[in-house]
Amino acid sequence: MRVCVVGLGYIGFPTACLLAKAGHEVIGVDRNVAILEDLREGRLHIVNEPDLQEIARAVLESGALKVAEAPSPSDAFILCVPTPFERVSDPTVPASGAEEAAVAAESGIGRVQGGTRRAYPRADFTFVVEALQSIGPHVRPGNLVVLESTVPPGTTERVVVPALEAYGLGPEQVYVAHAPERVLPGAIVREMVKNDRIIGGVTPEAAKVAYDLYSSFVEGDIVTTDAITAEFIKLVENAYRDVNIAFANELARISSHIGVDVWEVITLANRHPRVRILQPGPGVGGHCIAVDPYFIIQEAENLTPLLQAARQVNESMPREVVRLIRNIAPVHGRVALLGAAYKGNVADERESPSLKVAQLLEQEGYEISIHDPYVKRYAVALQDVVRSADLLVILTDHSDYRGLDPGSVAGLVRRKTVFDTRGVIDPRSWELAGFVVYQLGNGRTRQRVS
Ligand code: SAJ
Repeated sequence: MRVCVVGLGYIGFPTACLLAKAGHEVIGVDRNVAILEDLREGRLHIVNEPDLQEIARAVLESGALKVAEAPSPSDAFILCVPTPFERVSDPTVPASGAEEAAVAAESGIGRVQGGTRRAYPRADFTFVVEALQSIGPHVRPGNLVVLESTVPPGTTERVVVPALEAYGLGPEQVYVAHAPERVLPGAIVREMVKNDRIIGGVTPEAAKVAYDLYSSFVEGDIVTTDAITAEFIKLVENAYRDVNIAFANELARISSHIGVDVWEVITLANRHPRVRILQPGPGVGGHCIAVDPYFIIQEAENLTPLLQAARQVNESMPREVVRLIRNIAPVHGRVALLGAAYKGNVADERESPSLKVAQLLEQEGYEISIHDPYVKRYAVALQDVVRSADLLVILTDHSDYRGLDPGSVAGLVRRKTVFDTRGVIDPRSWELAGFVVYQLGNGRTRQRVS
């Protein structure tokens, strides 16, 4: 098939590569000309993704994947553009009605306070609509149009179908489906091939046509359903993780309070065959888990007290970490932050809690320095970043920090104090190197912080 992939980001580019590798003639479209120029010269804009470089080089060199600024006629169009959320400048707006106030009050999460309620972020469809307008003139009856972008439930029917109808293409003429991407950054290629895939068709025929295309490169099972169910499943998966992490963060607070070690508690609780608690940390970052629950909340605000509470717990973590830092190190001290990426072993800083912590500390008057081996502008020598620091704070669970030898930094810092928010260091070995050790949620270290 001739396939046009619109949006060559973290999802679109690997998808285009895998389709080309599977034998399709692929046009990868992006309006960022710099990315296209780089790709034409064989330079990848996505790094630290195993196997991607090799596959990309092969399909770009063979011409199976061509890149362009605009779509052209194809058998299938796959839209992989971002759906950011609209940021809310004023987080409280007047409560809209008595009923809403009553339901919110009953849910007990304090959403309604003094006649106002929190305004939650909402999905911004600008890029989806622009992508649809760019393909519209090229879509012909019998073509397949797939939306991969993560969207609130109902969007394929509410946004994609009418946009194509504007070009005279009803759902009986074009096959429209939603095939949410669900791959883990850092393991994108492997997961794109091996994971099971959900495909939701606007019609059963559309699901079948999309199934055939995706089965050319997906080795996992492909399960078909309707579009709104597929949209909801994707959000449910990330909301599940958000709630689970919020639970872990709450356990961290309780553990400090009652004098136990949350990391030990979770490890041992997870030995139960039906318990799988995730890890606490300085907050939830990335462009998925920190965003997707809001796409459910926006459709069902009065029905989602648990999802809203989870978001509040996780969003409060950077501030909580700063509060704990204040209890450890004097304001105006020098704090070395280890990790800027939103999670371990990736270069991605989107919605990173580390950056929020950094911003808050600066506002409070701390002098900060940042190290991150994956993020270009912070990939400087660790020794330089920790020199003369009053406190080291580990914010990202990069393998480099897990294996960090305390002896290698002990002679450089001004005060041998470390605060580990990711549970990656062994407190005893750092104490043996002369450090005063604090860990998020660990009420057992000699030094407790709460
Ligand atoms: N985090 C914790 N504790 C944990 C696990 C994660 O604090 O135990 C934090 C991470 O440090 C990070 C954030 O949560 O800041 C999110 O990281 P993640 O690894 O949980 O997820 P993402 O955002 O990198 O990718 C998720 C994945 N979803 C699921 O695992 C259900 C991925 O499969 C999706 O494709 C991706 O979202 C997406 O694009 O939606």
